[in-house]
Amino acid sequence: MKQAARTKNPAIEARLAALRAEMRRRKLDAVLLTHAPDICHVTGFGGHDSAAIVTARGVAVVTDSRYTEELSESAPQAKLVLRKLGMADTVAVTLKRLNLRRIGFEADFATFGTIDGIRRQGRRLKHPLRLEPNQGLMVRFRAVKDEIEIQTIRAAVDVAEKAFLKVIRVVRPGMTEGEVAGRLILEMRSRGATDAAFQPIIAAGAHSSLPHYRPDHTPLADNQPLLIDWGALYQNYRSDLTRTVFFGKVNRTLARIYEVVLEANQAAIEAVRPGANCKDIDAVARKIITRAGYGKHFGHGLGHGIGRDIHEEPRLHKSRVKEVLLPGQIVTIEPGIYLPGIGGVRIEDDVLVTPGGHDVLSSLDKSFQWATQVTGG
Ligand SMILES: [Mn+2]
Repeated sequence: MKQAARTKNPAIEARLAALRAEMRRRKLDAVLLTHAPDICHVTGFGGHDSAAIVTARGVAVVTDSRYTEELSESAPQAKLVLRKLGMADTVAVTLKRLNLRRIGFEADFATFGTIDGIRRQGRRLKHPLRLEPNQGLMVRFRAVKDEIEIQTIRAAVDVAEKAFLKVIRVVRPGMTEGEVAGRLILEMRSRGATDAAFQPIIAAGAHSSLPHYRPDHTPLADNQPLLIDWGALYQNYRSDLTRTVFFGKVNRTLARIYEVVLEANQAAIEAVRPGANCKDIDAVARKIITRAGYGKHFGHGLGHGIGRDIHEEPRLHKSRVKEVLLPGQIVTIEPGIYLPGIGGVRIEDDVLVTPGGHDVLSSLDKSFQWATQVTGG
């Protein structure tokens, strides 16, 4: 593949080298990437509706006129393939032109429509193609963060925490869930975030028992919990945090489950280190919650990797029996107890696996006393 004058970015070169080693191992001529975070990871280009074809020697990015200027600035080393036809047609024509036959794609992200379209166009062009679904190719590379990525995620955590502290002081009964969400997004963006990492979960009162609740116009009320799960998207990387706070008096059950969840959060964080089994870390938290009598009210896994996507590898889950943590991975630790009709508590921190153990990237307080005093109401 013809290369433009290269401006080498060492981080991107290292990622490409790792991907190419894997391509050789799998005997692939090329890897087709269609998931925007994957493309950005190996090119620096952050546009959407695009595809990247990584070969042994170069990278071609298939995109349209909306993104050509951005591509030349953010990924000067990539070759532009201007898409005038449909994506599948342009990719097939490019594969034929470069005489690439055995192509791997990321099965969890490429759509059936795109892959099927490339196959059919390949037949029409009389270019025999073998499109092979790969699982955990980019996903596995992206799980271990390099130094630049770690610094960026630290910044994404910092922006989210500063925004939270600004907002929580003025949050009081009468304000709606939606207004809290909007204020958090405003404060994160004012501090350099491109957006929220995901739509913040602001769950007032009994809504807090719904782990992935979507905020509406419900006003916050006195003597109730408020669960806030939020994060910042900062320079293409995401943070993910949860705190549960209280207005006025705290009912005895909620106070009790707060202490249990906090204990589970702290014990699981202590268990994070290289070589630790993902299932075992989940079990550390689950045992504490189960022993307190709330095992069936902790339905989700303990945590997940974060990075360019909000949910990445590895997963801290009972199904991950053979998987162990590696230095450079960043995971959430987010135990919760959810009591329908009463409310829920979740406490979530972001934790870096270091060669010697772990480093908790989040630094917000989480003591029960803090949780009952931090709001403005
Ligand atoms: Mn999370």
